[in-house]
Amino acid sequence: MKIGITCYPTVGGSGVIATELGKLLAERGHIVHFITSDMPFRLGKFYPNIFYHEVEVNRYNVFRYPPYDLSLASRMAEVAQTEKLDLLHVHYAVPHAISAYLAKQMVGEQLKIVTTLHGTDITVLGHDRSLSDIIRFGIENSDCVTAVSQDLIDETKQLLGVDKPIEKVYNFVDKREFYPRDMEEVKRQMAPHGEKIIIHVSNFRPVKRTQDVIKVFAQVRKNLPAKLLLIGEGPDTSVARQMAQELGILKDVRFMGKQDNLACIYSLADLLLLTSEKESFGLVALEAMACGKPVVATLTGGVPEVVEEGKTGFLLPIGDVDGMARKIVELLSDEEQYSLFSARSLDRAYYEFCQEKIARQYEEIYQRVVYGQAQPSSF
Ligand code: GMT
Repeated sequence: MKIGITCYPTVGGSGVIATELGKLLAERGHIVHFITSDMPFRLGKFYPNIFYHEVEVNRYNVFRYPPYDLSLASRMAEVAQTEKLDLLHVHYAVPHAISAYLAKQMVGEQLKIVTTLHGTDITVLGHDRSLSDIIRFGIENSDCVTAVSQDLIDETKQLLGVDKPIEKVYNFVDKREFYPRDMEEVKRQMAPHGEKIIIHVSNFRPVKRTQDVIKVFAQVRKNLPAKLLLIGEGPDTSVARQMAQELGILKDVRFMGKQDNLACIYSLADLLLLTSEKESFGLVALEAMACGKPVVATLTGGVPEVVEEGKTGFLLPIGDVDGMARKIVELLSDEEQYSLFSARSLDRAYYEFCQEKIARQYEEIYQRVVYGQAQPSSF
């Protein structure tokens, strides 16, 4: 099939999933055209059947706000026509689903639209009255809509009053990349006295409640020698640093900034801490699990669909700093329980969320929207 993919290419889990999916589809024989404002950041190696079409925005000085949505729609229509695309798969509802709708109007009904909802496009933007109607319009005018968790489906239906069926297609992890690596040597350098290493990976936006990460770690450290690795960067990075300083724990906190080689970093840690206010899925939890690391997280959004309470991690109410710290200490102090959690995390990531399973799910959806039904043979 010839598939156009649009996403936010440089930030966040939605861009990661869209890019990784494009790579998988290319490996499975499809022709993939990324239509994005920048080169997708996880594209990595060269694929002969992946093409990149940059969206250029006209910055004419009459425009107070350059019309990205229109430039995107126009580029989508152009690529769809010249490359004879079967469908556009857009990640994140705004503006991508709306631009895809415009492109379809320009090209004709044969161009199908699959929209994947990732979270904040609904849970944050869906609350904005200036956007909610057009988000609903984008959803209703897609040929198929998917969301990354049941929780996000329920919230979309409730918040926007959407009747259209929304299919659940979870995030996935590529087990050829995310698997436990031998990082003992580096671990010894970072934690020379055998301290436990807790890791937090995020974009440090307020929704991640990064201050809670620091508070939880401060509690843990009272009971257990430990180090905290913070991966990523964002508006709350400096707030977190200041809090670590105030709590007198800065020497045990490493601010690593944005990092590429996440599988190695997860592998040298003992546990992932995720304190988000909202998380439609929690891709970082899945990536950590695929490296054999249990997760202590907040009970929010789609996280319980990923992390099984009491089996692969623990889920606590949002803001329950003491509870999260208690569970971390409990898990990291009990070797037998820790090994069990680690093994179960690995199994769950591989069997429930592996790349082949999710790629097949998307392929079935593409077949249905393009041919009207799933085809028995591969394309
Ligand atoms: O988590 C973020 O802030 C980035 C955000 C995005 O839009 O890229 O991630 C969302 O999509 C990911 C991929 O589907 C999910 O795993 C994240 O849970 C989701 N983030 C939120 O819901 C806050």
